[in-house]
Amino acid sequence: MPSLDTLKAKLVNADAPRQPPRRSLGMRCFWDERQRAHAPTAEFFNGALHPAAEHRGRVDAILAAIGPTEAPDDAGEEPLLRVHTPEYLAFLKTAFRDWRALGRDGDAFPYTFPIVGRRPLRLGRIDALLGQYSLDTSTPIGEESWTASYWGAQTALGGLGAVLGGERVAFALCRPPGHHAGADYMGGYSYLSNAAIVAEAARAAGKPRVAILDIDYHHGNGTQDIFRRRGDVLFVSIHADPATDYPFYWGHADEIGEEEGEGATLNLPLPRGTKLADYERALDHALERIAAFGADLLICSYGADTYAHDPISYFSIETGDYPFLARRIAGLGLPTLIVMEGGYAVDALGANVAAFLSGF
Ligand code: OKP
Ligand code: ZN
Repeated sequence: MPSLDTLKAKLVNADAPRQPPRRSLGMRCFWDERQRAHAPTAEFFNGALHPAAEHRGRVDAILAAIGPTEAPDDAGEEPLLRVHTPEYLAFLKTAFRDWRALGRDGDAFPYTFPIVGRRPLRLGRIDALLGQYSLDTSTPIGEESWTASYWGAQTALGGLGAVLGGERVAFALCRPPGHHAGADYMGGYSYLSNAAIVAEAARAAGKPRVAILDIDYHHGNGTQDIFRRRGDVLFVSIHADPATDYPFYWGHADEIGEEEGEGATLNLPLPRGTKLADYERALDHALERIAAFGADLLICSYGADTYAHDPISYFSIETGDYPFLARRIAGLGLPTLIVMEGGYAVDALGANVAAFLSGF
């Protein structure tokens, strides 16, 4: 592993930047075109295939609303390997080729999962690997899924570089999202855990205490899993009650972290239909915990699927509420990186993201 200074220099891009920093809505915004190529056609739930909710139209909508963005540098795989296992990354890179090699059409989907008697069998069959590394049937692998996810992670690292370089806040337009991906599994449209990758990179670059605030509608099970035994990274999430909503098996209020990490996880599940007033109460609780933790840096996993008219989510937050919520978060006064997660109401997505960023 390169030394701390090398990593920081890489992220901050101390050499003369190729592009001058551009600001949109008052902050530097990062995006890489290669994220667009990921093109899942369908996802499987409730007994049927449905058109993929996580499609490239989402980023078109966001880009149109926020204006100019910067492309990230390539920080390589090392920051990914601080979070994910080498075996999982190798699987992501080759899965589609292995799928095609068996003469299969379309995207690679799992269908058998090692729920009972998990043990390291070292199977090579793509179907076994897809089940081993998947949490659900909503996260297919296509030809460009690895490349898009890789550049999504680099986009997050680009945003982190801006914040480490002195920006008070920056936005990373990551696609596909990341917060459902664990150290060695994909799920919930997520392949690489962008928030965890930047949290680890921040620590390696000399920010010892990192707080993650996840305000996507869905619980960020992957991010939580990665840090659940860690006391140096605080994970706080406000999300739909997993008794009614995906991902069901994570995000309950009694999950508070384990071992060294006990007390460094805070889950604030809210019922479907939650409106601004109750959401705001949960946010205040979350912000109090973050302030008490004494973080050097805040990573905000932002999902615009808390929006009242999101097609797969059921909170009642309106576009005009986002600047208000964002201002509360900005009130922490911490250097902040905003990482894009979900948000599927494409007609309103640009306005919702712009509204949120404008609150900073
Ligand atoms: C990803 B992110 C629809 C089932 C969808 C997957 C949801 C993934 C959400 N009823 N299952 O957190 O926005
Ligand atoms: Zn979500």
